[in-house]
Amino acid sequence: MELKDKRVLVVGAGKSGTAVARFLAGKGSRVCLTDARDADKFGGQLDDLGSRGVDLALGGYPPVGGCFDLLVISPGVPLDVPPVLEAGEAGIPVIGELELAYRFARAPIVAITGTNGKTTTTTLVGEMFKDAGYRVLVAGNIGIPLVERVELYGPGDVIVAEVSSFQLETVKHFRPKVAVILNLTPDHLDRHGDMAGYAAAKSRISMNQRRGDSLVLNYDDDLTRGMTGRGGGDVIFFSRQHILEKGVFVHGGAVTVCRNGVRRTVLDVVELRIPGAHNLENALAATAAGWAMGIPEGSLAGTLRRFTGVAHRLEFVAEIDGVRYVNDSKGTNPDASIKAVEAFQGPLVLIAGGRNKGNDFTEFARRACPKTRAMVVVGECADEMAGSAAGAGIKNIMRAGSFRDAVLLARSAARPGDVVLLSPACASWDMFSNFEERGDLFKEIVRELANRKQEARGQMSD
Ligand code: UMA
Repeated sequence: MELKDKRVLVVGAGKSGTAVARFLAGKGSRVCLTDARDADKFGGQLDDLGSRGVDLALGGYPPVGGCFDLLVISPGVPLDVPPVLEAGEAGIPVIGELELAYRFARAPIVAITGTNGKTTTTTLVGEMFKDAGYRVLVAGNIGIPLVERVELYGPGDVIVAEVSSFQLETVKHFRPKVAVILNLTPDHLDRHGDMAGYAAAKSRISMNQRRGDSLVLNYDDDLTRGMTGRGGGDVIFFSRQHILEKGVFVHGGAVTVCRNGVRRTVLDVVELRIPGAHNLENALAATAAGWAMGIPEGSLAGTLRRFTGVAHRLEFVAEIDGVRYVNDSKGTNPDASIKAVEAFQGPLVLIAGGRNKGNDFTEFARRACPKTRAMVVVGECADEMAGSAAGAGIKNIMRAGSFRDAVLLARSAARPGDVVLLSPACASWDMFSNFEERGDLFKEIVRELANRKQEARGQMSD
């Protein structure tokens, strides 16, 4: 793709757009970066772009016809904004950051999409390739624009990309070596119109695939099971619920791969450290992706045994006295915390509370109640959380004066076999700057407790 002296309009000055503007300026393009937001909303974030020769058009978009040769739009920018419509009329090509990055990719790409589980699966697949000895770039919707680092990786390396429906809407030639569609449930319908529009965007992940490429699909999901038709890649199904003739599935309690009628066991499901049915599906999908690229089963098993998940999302921290401690600080609203609770069979000792962002906790408490041995409430909305918990029938509700207190109270209430789950259903801003800080403190306290326990054991054996 020749970019030198091309006049390019980059739409959206967030993470994606600023990375694109820097990349294009480095290639000698004449770049204009535009955003609907006013200049004063950016602080100093765009300061370095001026020195790279990038023009800024903030607080509205410039005219397009006759002024530009190419538009590169950010994922969050819908296709009906004025510059995109004008480009369409003037016959100016419009692509997104993913397509631009793809044009400069030399390493094979494993691209992962789906409504839920993208980040966990992408991270896990990245770990699988690292453990198998590859240099790996893990990027995309996960938070690092692909274009920022794509050129640093060569044909012997691997790029593992989390890709969203927004990014896929603007791909043209994007052709991953392995494409994964994890699942499809209603999401982003305001942008895609309806489920058909959303599924159509997702299915673009495989539309340019050819023989020798692989398309990994969830057999248990009615929608993804039928998404085999768009490209020429070899379809590999994964299933948690069915035994398959070919693909990756659970057989006799073990993750199993099967090709040409030959079944091979990868590892027992109980050895996985990421909890819940949805995480088993993520593990099956990741196995299928690694397997499609030829990673040996033994190596895949090693990664799966070690992988404890993405930080702050159902992240296993430690086991002390038969009690597992799990950090789900990312559960900043009741819906997210309901998913966390559903990942476990129970009994649970829940730590919840923080700053309520205007939500009702009734449903969260109702769903948690049958598996909850005790709930520790903490933070600004502790009383409200306690009220919902009591209303739902949770018996043992404890109020903590501080976050450390909350962890200690949870420990005192837990019995061997229980899970102490931090999933607050609330924002952290009453006590912390962000959910990461809250999760980090939880992990620090739990690890302290685990270390103390180990020291005590050491002294007894001395
Ligand atoms: N903007 C306009 N006009 C519009 C809409 C937005 O000018 O009509 C401007 C906004 O004022 C803002 C900028 O565009 O300044 C934001 O662009 P963006 O929304 O594309 O966000 P980025 O910061 O570039 O981040 C994007 C992804 N965001 C979205 O898809 C909404 C990030 O995914 C991704 O990590 C990042 O690129 C790097 O690749 C986030 C996300 O929420 C995590 N993704 C959605 C999801 O996972 O469900 C799809």
